Amino acid sequence: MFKAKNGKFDFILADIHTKPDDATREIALIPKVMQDAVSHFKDPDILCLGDWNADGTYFNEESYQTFFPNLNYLWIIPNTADPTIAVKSNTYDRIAASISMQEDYTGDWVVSGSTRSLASKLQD
Ligand SMILES: [Ca+2]
Ligand SMILES: [Ca+2]
Repeated sequence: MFKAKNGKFDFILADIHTKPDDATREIALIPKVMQDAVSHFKDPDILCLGDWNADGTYFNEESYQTFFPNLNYLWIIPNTADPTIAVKSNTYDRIAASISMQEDYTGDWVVSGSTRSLASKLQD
């Protein structure tokens, strides 16, 4: 559970690393994990992040809305992001949050060390 020192902002923070060969099956279950944590901690705000292997041969990133529909979730790292240092641009690392966090989300994201992402942020 994360709580800001000042103010009332608090949320559940979860970190998940999927097994590459099981990534699609495990990603499909992440919303259930998030819902279970919301019930357990009695807070609607949850942010889940990690290396989900959510691209390339492990996961069809176009299918994310099947598991994380826009009405219920913020898909913060878009499919076009390149969070790896590899030559290929696969969006393995992700952040998803419950839609209840929308009022606290500026809409900005950046991959640290990624000049392309930083450049796009600075152009906005
Ligand atoms: Ca909260
Ligand atoms: Ca991608």
